[in-house]
Amino acid sequence: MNPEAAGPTLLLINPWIYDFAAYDFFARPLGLLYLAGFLKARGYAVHLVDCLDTDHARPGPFGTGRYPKVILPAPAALRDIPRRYGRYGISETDFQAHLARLPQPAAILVTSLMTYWYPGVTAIIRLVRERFPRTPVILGGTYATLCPEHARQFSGADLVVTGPGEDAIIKSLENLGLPPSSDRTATPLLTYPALHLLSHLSYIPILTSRGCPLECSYCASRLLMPRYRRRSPGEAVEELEFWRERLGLEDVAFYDDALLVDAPSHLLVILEELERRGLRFRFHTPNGLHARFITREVAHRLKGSGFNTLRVGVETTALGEARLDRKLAAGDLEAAIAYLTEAGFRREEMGVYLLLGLPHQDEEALLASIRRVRELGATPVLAQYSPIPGTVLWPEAVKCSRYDLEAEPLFHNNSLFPCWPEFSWELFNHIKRLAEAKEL
Ligand code: B12
Ligand code: SF4
Repeated sequence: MNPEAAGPTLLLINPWIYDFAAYDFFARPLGLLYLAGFLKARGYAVHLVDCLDTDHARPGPFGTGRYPKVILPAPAALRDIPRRYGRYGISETDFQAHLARLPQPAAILVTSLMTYWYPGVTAIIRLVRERFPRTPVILGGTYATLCPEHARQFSGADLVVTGPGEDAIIKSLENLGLPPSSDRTATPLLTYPALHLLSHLSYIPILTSRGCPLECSYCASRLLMPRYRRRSPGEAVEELEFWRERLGLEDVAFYDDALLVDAPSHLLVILEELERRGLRFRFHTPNGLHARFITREVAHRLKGSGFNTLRVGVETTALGEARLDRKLAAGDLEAAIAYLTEAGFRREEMGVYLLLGLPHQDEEALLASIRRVRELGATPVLAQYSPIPGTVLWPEAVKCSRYDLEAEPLFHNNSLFPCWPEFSWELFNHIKRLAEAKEL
């Protein structure tokens, strides 16, 4: 929490997660932090309360780890799920203590991520309303964009804003009689995400691009960011250098949807420039890299530049079935893993995401994918499919689900395997053991 400006006071909040499972795998509320930096640059006094900014219950490597969890009764719709539901993040007492220390804000801006995490959003909005009953509450982010009608009906916010928030938030604040006191950024630094507002940060979360030029049928990238845009390599380098100097951080997590698109004129230029400036980082790609763009040159450059936690987005290697993603052709994965291995990446450093629980997924094909990834010398990482409204696959997901996905976003939760009619815990555990190499 750190205002540093004299314009209208805004309170920005990243809510708790309510779920059966949540792990902090390089997860920081980057969208909200971007808005914080953007609003500060326009003269607003910005306070941040991040309900996930806390010590981990069990720390993992590089600042990842298990969030503290309080077990709570599951919402009625999820009562029959035999898993422990709960709230992840800071305690409610700590949240109230944060609120108690704040000055009266002129507006409250709440972000949202997974559609099925909306109970965290509603809980936060209820609490801030108790504390600041007359302050308008504006909701934005992923849930707000993908389920705007649901959010308008149930979140308790006065206003629900969809899509990228920068322009929209200024308009909304102007409508509330809270215009910016400065209409331009004084220095480029001020448009960076306000990372320094976080108290637990051991890596730099960064976006060198927004959106994705591809359109996989299960993915929401286009709905969230309709146009693919890239920053100049120089800008990304400047930002990394800035945070390195200001916060002394050496780890970097890329949040890009499409980090390797046109790598020779983008990522590779960034990496070369960092090398030229003598800036060495450890890089992590929690969000998955496109296998088809991993050429020999790219693989060697990634290794030479300190890429560490590699995740390659593949989803399924069953080349006989109708392809749901647009990022892979026959032979792409084989070539990518071969180049990465040649460059020196070890099996445990190369995680390959495989989607589990897709509509009409052929289990044999999935098992074959798992075996294939292991044969190739990489590690299969199961990613459980979450159906997303507005995607190409959504109508099929709705049709084949045993839940009413359209009425209730809680059913989008990937822990339910909502689009896998034959789901059973035995089958899931079998597949998981196979992926973890406990069964062959
Ligand atoms: C990075 C990322 C992650 C990171 C962590 C993200 C985090 N911050 O916590 C990691 C790798 C951990 C992750 C995990 C998962 N993710 Co993810 N992730 C993303 C990703 C690629 C980017 C999010 C991001 O930071 N964007 C960048 C910022 C700048 O954008 P933004 O947050 O949207 O913010 C802008 C606007 O929304 C708006 N805004 C935001 N807040 C506010 C507030 C106000 C008031 C206003 C006005 C505007 C506003 O303005 C911001 C700036 O323009 C998105 C896809 C995407 N392209 O967005 C998927 C996405 C959110 N993830 C998704 C999924 C499915 C998952 C997983 C379930 C994957 C899996 N199968 O394991 C897991 C779940 C994790 C768990 N259960 O713990 C889905 C969402 C599914 C759903 N039903 O909601 C998405 C949409 C990807 C997809 N498949 O299409 N994810
Ligand atoms: S390549 Fe990745 S980010 Fe792009 S549309 Fe496909 S799944 Fe989404």
